[in-house]
Amino acid sequence: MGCSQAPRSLSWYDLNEWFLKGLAQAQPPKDSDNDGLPDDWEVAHGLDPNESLDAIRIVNAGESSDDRHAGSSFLEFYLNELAENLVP
Ligand SMILES: [Ca+2]
Repeated sequence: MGCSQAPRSLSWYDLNEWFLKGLAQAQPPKDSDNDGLPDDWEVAHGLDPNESLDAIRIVNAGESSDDRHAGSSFLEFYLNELAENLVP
């Protein structure tokens, strides 16, 4: 008796299905100007949720805690905060 089926290679779809199994899909946060920054985050950081150029505006000194994001774009600032919140 031999193996009746050839070994099946895994596709990217298979790996994605395995990785995401059990996770629920969430709704993205509201982003009125479609710049990648959620409205709530923009308001909390003194930005206009209807001004899409805010995402590429450079963070000035005093606009982030400890000036850690001064010199970065607001989009980088937001993404860095997201990443920081993923790490316990
Ligand atoms: Ca936005």
